[in-house]
Amino acid sequence: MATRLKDVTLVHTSDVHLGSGYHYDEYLEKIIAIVQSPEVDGLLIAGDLFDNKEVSHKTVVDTFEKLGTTNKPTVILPGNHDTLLTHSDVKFPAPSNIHILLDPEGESLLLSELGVNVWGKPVYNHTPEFRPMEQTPHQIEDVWNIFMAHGMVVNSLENNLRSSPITIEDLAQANCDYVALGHVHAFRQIIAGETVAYYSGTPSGIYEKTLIKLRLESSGKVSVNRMDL
Ligand SMILES: [Mn+2]
Repeated sequence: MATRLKDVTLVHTSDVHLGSGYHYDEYLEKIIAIVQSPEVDGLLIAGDLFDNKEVSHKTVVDTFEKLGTTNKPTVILPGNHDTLLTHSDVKFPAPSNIHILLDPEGESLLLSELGVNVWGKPVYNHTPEFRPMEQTPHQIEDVWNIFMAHGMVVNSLENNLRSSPITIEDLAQANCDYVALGHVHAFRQIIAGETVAYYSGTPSGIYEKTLIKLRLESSGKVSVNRMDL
């Protein structure tokens, strides 16, 4: 029943590339300031939060600590650059509001305080064979269903050379209220049937800096607002 849905506002970002060092790291503070504003309920990071496996452990711990200060549910889906989350033996301490989707088969997380169910399949092998949205779960009733995916949207898999491809059909078949995409460093809407899917663009770097404020209304309405940093 649509009437059981809650009013929720989420920030969707991706491709922060912390630790790459070039006009990137300052933007973590900007994201956190936006998430701290009273109308925002939580944060989705759709991959490539960190730039590479050589990023210092201190950077990771400091980043998690800073994200912890918001006290708002924060879901991290590892992208192809987040190998220190997916391919490291180190278990980084993270505050209780931070959730990292690490199951290679895909993982669902119910944020019951928000009435939001989040699903995502992290990138372990960034190859043309890995398909972030090949098999997506069924919707859970009475909550918002959000899928996260880090990869490249392609029209078809025929002659595809792109790694982590997400086909338009994968998106169109997804049974959810919103797909939070990452990997492409530009704000972009993807038209795929009835599915609402967007790349947030990157909040950092030297080109256009964007993120998305996603408003989910108890009426069932979903609105996507681009924010320029
Ligand atoms: Mn990427």
